[in-house]
Amino acid sequence: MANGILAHRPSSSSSDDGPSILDNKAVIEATTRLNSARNDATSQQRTKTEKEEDLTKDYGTDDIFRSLKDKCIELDSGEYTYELCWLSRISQKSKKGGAHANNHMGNFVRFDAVVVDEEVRADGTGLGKGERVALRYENGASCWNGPNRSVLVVLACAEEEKVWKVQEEEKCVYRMEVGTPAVCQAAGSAGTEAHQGNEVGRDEL
Ligand code: MAN
Repeated sequence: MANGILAHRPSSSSSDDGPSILDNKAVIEATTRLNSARNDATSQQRTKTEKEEDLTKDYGTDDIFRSLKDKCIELDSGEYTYELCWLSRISQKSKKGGAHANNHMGNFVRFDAVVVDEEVRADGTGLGKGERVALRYENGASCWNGPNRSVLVVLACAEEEKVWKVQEEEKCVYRMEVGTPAVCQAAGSAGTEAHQGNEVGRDEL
């Protein structure tokens, strides 16, 4: 009992009769293991719930954007570097640092579709004409004398994932043009070539 191998006998009389069964080393260790297994089970349950909830979310046609989630791409544009994290968040990082070293431009809220009518540049970048898949990012950092920053990301089919252009259309309201294979139509359907038919309607999302 003194070495913690045998349990102390539970006292039958008063509580002052010496150590109780709970002081036994094996009991203490088993209790520790039980608590740790309970914590583990709670955390696994939480993970399971999160994954189940995630399965109900919209990830576009064939869940294609699921593979891009949280991956980020950047564009170096003059004073700022813009970072787009797919279905997550967008940042505007000032090369000068200071108060605007890292402006939060918005969190992903939903898919949308927008009609565009633009030229495709000589290097093959650009949105072209027709309906395009768009991603809305909202509730970014508040803007002095303006709205919370927000971004409309308009996508066009391209071989390479790339932010082509960022414009501030109104104060703190931005529009990003981005090329990605994620909106190219499947082989066999009309227009698999970039810019020659990457119109993807909302119904197909
Ligand atoms: C920063 C940037 C700009 C924005 C101004 C608004 O400089 O986010 O894009 O226009 O803040 O004050």
